[in-house]
Amino acid sequence: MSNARLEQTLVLIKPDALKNSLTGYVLSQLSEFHTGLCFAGAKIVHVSRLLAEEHYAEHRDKAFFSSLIHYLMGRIHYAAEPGKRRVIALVYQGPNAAAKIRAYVGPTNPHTARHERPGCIRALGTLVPIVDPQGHVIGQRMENLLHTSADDKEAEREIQLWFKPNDIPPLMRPYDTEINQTHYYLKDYQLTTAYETGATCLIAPGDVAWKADLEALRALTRGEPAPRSLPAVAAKYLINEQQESDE
Ligand code: FUP
Repeated sequence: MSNARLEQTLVLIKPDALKNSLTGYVLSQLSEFHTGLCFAGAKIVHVSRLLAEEHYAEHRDKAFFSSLIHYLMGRIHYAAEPGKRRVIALVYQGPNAAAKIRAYVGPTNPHTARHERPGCIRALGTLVPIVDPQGHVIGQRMENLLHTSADDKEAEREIQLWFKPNDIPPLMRPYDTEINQTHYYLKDYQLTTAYETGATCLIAPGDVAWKADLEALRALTRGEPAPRSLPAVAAKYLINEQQESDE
C-alpha cells in the first residue's frame, strides 16, 4: 500500500550545522509556517561509511569524494569526539516539497549562495580546499550545512535509503510497502537467509519493508541482477546498530 499522491523530500542537517548550533535556526527556517511543509520523519543518525558512500554514490569517481564522505560521517567536525558524529535526517512533506526546500536552502556552493541568494541558509556555509599528501590542492569540499534531495526521483531513492517504512507514520508513507515473509541477514557484507553467528538480521518475517527493497533482496538471493544494490537496501537497517571501527 502507498500514498502515492504524497510529495516528500529528504533533508540532512550535516555535522557542520550541528557543530555551529544551527539546528534550531534550520528547523525554524524550514517550518510549516515558512515552507507550508510538515515533518513525516526525523532521526539522529551516526553515519556509517556504507551509508555515506551509498548516499553520494554518483560522486564515487570525483576527487572530492573521500573528503565528502568523511565530512558526512562527522570525522571532520568531530575529529576527536566520535560520540558526537551524527546528522539529523528529516523527511518533509507537502506540495512541491523537493523544489520548495531547495529554493529555501539556496545553491549547493556556499560562495554561490552568498553571491546569488544572500540570507539563504547555505550562505552560512564555507569552502575548504582539499589537499593531496604532496600538498597540492586537488579540489574543494563544500561545507554547505544541509543536504536536500534534488527532485522527486532523488527523494524516492534517498528517503528509502535513510528510512524504514516504520520510521514514517503509515498514512504518510509515499512509496509501496510489503509485509516481508523471509529472514534476511547480513554477514561480512554478504546476504544470507539463515542465521550464522555474527550476522545482523536486516528484516524478519512480518516486518513492513519497502516493496523495492524486498524485490531487490529476492533477486539478490537468486543471484540475479537486482534493481537496487545490497548496500542501498541494508544501510537503513544498520543505522545506529553498532559502533564502526575507526578505520
Ligand atoms: P546536491 O545536488 O546539492 O547534493 O549537489 P551535488 O550532487 O552537486 O554535490 C553533492 C555534494 O558534493 C554537495 F554537498 C556538494 C559537494 N561537492 C563538493 O564538496 N565539492 C565539489 O567540488 C562538488 C560538490
